[in-house]
Amino acid sequence: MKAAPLDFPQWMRARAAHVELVLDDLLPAPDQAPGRLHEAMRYSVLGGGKRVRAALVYAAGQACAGSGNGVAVEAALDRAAAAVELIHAYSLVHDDLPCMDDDTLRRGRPTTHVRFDEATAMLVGDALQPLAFELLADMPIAPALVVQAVQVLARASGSAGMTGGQAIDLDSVGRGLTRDELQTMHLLKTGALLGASVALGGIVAGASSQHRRALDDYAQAIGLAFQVVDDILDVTADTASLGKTAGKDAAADKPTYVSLLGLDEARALAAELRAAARQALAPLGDSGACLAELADFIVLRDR
Ligand code: GRG
Repeated sequence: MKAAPLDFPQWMRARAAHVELVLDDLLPAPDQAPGRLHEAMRYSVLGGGKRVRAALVYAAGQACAGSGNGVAVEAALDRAAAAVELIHAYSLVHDDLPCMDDDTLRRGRPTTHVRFDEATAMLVGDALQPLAFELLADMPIAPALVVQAVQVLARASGSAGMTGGQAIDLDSVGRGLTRDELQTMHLLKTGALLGASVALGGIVAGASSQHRRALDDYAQAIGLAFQVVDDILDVTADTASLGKTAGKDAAADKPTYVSLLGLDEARALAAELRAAARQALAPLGDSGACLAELADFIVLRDR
């Protein structure tokens, strides 16, 4: 019997709603002390965001399931999806602080330090990070796979990944970067966590090494595509539809794909990366359908 065609928008909505429930359940309750910190953690994580990273975990898990490790894959995918969203949320909270990007709007609402205060926003990040690793440690899969998952997320979050990319970014304001330097910065700052999301799905599902290589190639392409599109949206979209301040990169004289290549060439690069991402999925056959749709979603999104 032929599988029903994929209704991707419906799949994406369902996954986003599902991970929202998982996060709601796993985050500490606001009436549990320290209440203000827990309230701020929940404010920073819940009720917004496209949940692309969570969707990548689920889609990669789905693509590789069947090579399966035979234990509670769904529950483990929930924890992995929640973990990447927690790391992502912490990075946004810290990035918005006055000492970094100094922004007041995120996901259409006041940023965490505006709604609460700076010290609380720092603590939100400090608390979300270890919670993410606690969730991975609790995954009901083989201990060796848990260790791999922890390594992957730790590396993607630290100075060899997102934090390193952020450091390069802060250092680059007001001075030019070559295209290679810009690419390195984005592969670390944005690409590393997107890549970890894809890799975690594969690890949890017990993917073969051939499938893991395909996932890596796919992740490399979407990681860069995500940032190219982010740079395009910064100049083409408005603040209301982005839910964050538009035009900030140009205002801060930040090097971007648009400032380096121009709008048309940046769009052509995004299209090229979308095709490369889809191409990378060939070894996964039909089971890579959601990942393929996610590559389109990342490149064709308007916020
Ligand atoms: C503070 C260590 C540290 C790192 C910050 C992620 C990051 C590094 C900074 C965010 C700045 C930024 C706007 C980067 C561009 C790409 C990006 C991560 C956009 C936000 O991700 P989305 O669009 O956000 O997936 P939602 O709100 O949909 O979850």
